[in-house]
Amino acid sequence: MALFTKALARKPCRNLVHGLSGAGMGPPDYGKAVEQHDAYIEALRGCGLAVTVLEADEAYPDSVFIEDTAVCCEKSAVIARPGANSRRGEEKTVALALADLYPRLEGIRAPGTLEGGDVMRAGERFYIGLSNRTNGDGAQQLAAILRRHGYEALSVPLRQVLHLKTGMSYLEHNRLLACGEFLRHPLLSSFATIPVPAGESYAANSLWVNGRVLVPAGFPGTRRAIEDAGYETVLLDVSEFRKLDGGLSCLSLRF
Ligand code: CIR
Repeated sequence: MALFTKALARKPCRNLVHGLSGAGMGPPDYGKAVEQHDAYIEALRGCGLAVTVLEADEAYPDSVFIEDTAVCCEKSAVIARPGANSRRGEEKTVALALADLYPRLEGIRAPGTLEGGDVMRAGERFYIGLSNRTNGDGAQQLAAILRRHGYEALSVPLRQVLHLKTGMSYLEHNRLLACGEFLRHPLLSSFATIPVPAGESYAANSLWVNGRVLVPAGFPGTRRAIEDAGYETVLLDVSEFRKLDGGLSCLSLRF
């Protein structure tokens, strides 16, 4: 498996309190979000990544969730086209930043929509969730780009979660951390699945980074299951991002 060397993140903006949310947990606390974001960036650096942190973008309340704006791999960076109206445009400044890091950028075009949270890579294969944010056209455009670069691509229709990676995370070594509709899913049967314990589904969005797994604080059963599988874990409090349905993977692009 290839190790990551870089990451791109974006500071939370004050308008974060107006971000999209279906969680019903109230608005996030901006000050706490800033602290939690700083700790997250330090954790990525601790895993060996050179992290570029973009300035906050007040025009887009959800812009801290930078993962949704692009799909990065060795051979290409594909600029996404967010499905949420209030997020359409976030990708422009990300494209500018990625243009410094990649020789060439590609992109999803209308009427396609695609958000990076719907894209999970497992080795040379990409799983693309068909969600309320990523439509069939967007998924097909991304699949065509990835196939052209020699990767495999497969679509996975979602029923219960916001993004594909809201419900599962690939932990390398053929291991999939999963909950809900992704347990016993026919398209995912070749993985060794680590089920997320009942009541801890938020922790299904954990993040493998160069051999360690970042796990949200407050989900001890999931942490134990990941450690029992042989991983070192790094606990991070992301309570303020959870209030906006965001998890650990959403806060960066890693490549
Ligand atoms: C949204 O609804 O778009 C944000 N409040 C949360 C985005 C989370 N991103 C992700 O799962 N990749």
